[in-house]
Formats: sequence, C-alpha cells, structure tokens
Amino acid sequence: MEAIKETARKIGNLEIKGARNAALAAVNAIQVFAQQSTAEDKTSFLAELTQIQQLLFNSRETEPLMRNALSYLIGQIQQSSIQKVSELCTLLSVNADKFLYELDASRNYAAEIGAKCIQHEMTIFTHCHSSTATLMLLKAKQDGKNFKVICTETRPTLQGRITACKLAENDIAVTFIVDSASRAYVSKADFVIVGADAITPNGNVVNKIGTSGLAVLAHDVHKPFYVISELLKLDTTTHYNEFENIEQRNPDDIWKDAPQKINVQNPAFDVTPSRYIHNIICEKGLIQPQNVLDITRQFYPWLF
Ligand code: RUB
Repeated sequence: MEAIKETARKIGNLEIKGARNAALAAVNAIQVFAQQSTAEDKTSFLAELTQIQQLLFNSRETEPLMRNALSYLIGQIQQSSIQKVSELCTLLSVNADKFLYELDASRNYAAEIGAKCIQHEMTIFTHCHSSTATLMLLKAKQDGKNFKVICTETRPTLQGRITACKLAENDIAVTFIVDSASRAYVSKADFVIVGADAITPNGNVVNKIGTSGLAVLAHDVHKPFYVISELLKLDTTTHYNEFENIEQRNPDDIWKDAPQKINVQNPAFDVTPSRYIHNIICEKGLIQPQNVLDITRQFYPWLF
C-alpha cells in the first residue's frame, strides 16, 4: 500500500505529469500491488483493489484515462469466475500488460495520423506538454517533413519547456513564447494542436488552462484547432451534462507568499467547447468532436 500511496502522491504533486503518464503510473502501481497482495480470498482482494482505486482516483480529479484504465482492470476481476487470489493476480497482470500495449498502439496510430496533417514548411502552434502531440510532431519529422513549432511556456508550472526541449533535441525548429504572446503567434501558425486530459460525451475537451482561449483565438484568425487524444480519455461520468470537475492546484505555484487579502486561484484545466474544435485526432482517424460518444461506444463498449 505504501507504493500505491507514493504513486498517488507523485501524480498529485505533478512529479508525474500529463494524462497519459498518470494513467500508466496508476496501472503499473496496481499491477505491482497485485503481485504482493496477501489477500486470502476474492472478496478481500477486491476490497483492496477498490481502496487502491479510490486513492489513485483522488490523486487527480480531471483524469478519466486513469479512471477508465483502473475501472476496466478491476471490472475484469469482478466479472471473472476465478476465485483463487494467485490466479486473479495473474489475470490482473496479464490484462494490465494488454491494456498498456493497446494504449501505446492507440497513441501511435493517433500520432501517425496527426503527422500526416503536417505539410512541408508549415508552422504548428502547441500549448503545454502533451506526450501525444509531441509524438505526432516527432513522427512528422521522421517522415522527412521540415516544419516549425511555436510553443507556449504554459504558466504556472512551465510544462511548455518540456515540449520545447524534446522538439529541439530532435532538430525541430522551435520558438518559445510566454502565454500572453499567443494572440500574435497563433496568426503566424497553420494550425494549433493540443492534447487532452478529458473529452466529454458532447465533444468538449478539457486540457491545460489556456487551451480554450487559444481555441477562440484560432477561430478568430481562421486557423484549424486540433486535439490529439486516445478515445479512452472520454469521461462517461459527465454523460448527463454534469460538469467536469476542474482541479484547483496550489496557489503557491502562481504566487508564493502572496498577501493574505489576495485570492490567488490556480485552475489546472479549462474546457474548450466542441464548436471551436476542427477535429479530434484519435486512434480511429480524424473525427468530429460531436461524434466522439458514438465512436467510443462502438470501439470500447465496456466503458458504458
Ligand atoms: C498536461 C496537459 C496535457 C494533457 C495530455 O497537464 O494538459 O496536454 O495531459 O497529455 P499537466 P498526454 O502537466 O498539468 O498534467 O497527451 O501526454 O496524455
């Protein structure tokens, strides 16, 4: 349980960043836990898994990929006719490996499809650090495309630097700007690409704070705004128009020791309405955001 608490702590305090990395860490943690479980029967094994699931869920509010991954793995244990704990542990481990393999394949497909949207001499604008959007840019480079990227620093925790360094290491020309310079630079770009933390059933996208403003800017200057994401970031808990919970982070990230009378707020994410999103680039191709629910239901029926 200590290792699980440590993973939850790292996800919560952003030592582990990004939706995908949080999900991978959570799946790895539950896999390791299962191998060490001392539960004597299926009921107590499931009780342990539920406790772990809650701990990890609570580490980050806005991470449906992590929630979907854990719910899938625990659901498979619940539905299994196996009773012996050692066999259930093997089942969980095998399913976790398979899940991670398929998640990787989904990200690769999406990145390959996205890379095809990049033409020679284009300028692409991105925000924050999405491992999926970065992979798409790297694949375009591997395909021999010559293009430039404009990247925001992404206040307050500056994940844009991770993106900029990864691109520069791979000889992609990168221009780094403060977030407030975005308006001038979006108009120089051919399109905007961002990742996603969550997609709601009506096709809205939750991503790093500042994303929705960029989408409105892109719309204003008639530039396509794309989101790249695995379909498993769909958040079915917002199915009946409930609002996505937006994680509030530590105000110290913005202004450490601010005068007490100042109310410093640090929302981690914002919601981009589907009407501003040109396409979601996912493992099944370029889709209209409004179709995300039907397509996800078709390929991942277990999510519903
Ligand atoms: C990261 C962020 C990323 C998404 C998608 O924010 O908003 O765009 O998580 O990333 P934070 P990926 O660093 O605060 O978690 O494509 O890697 O899943």
